[in-house]
Amino acid sequence: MTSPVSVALSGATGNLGRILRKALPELGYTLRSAGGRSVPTPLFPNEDVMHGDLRDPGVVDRLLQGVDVLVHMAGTSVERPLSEIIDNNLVALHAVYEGARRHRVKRIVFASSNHAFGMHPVDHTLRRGACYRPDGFYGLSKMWGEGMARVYWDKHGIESVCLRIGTASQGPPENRRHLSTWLGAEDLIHLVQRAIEATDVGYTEVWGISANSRAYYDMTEPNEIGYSPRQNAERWADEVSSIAAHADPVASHYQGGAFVVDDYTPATARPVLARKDNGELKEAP
Ligand code: 15L
Repeated sequence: MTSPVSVALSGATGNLGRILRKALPELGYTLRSAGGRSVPTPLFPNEDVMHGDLRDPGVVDRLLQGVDVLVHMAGTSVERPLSEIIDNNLVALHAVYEGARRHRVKRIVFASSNHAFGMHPVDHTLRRGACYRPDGFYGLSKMWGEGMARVYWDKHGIESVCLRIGTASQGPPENRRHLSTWLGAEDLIHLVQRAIEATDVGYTEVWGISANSRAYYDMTEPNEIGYSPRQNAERWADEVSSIAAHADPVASHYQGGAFVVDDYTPATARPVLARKDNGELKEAP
């Protein structure tokens, strides 16, 4: 994409937004930052900041006017009741993509999540074409979001890069699962920069984690945007290994960790037991 690229950032006051809001102008992008309930406090004089509910097309118009790329980090980022997830992650996302049509926005960088795959057991190594196995309504909304991104590329020519983000953090990994899912801040910035800059992406997905030795994903598989992570959670493996494993066997068994435990039906209460890959019935944890 030719410079200067005009970028809008939704979710600017969230965990990832706070990192990106500082980094993106430093990388030379013109940035408009949007918060949800309240306007972000400007980081520098004349910073273009705004806020509002993205289900409102007027708010979306204000966000996307004159923008080349939207980095869409807004939405509910944890497991919540379905009605809340539908409002924030489905209805608002649809409003955003419709706004992208009105304003001829070239590309949306969509914050998808590892939780769209959270019901894969931890000993499965996933390639990008792996089947979705969401671990709850939040993960389900990210699966739906990736589907929406594909529709808007196929039908309307709006490009999308779906970032299947793991555990993004400015700090080190905090538990054993993070040794697989961690995304360091430097890699996050590189990931988003590549998602903005890469040419001819059409619709694509990328695993948004660092080069973790214990990744749940096949990170040797090439991605279309040239994301090449340099950080590795393994650097903290000794410290993290001294932390006890998650007490709940369900959380330890599935890639989604603690998200899976929420409203999980144990084996004894299931109408049908889980099946092994060879079709035999097996005990769920
Ligand atoms: C996510 O998708 C969540 O937004 C974040 O809150 C973390 O829980 C992260 O995944 C994770 O899996 O650690």
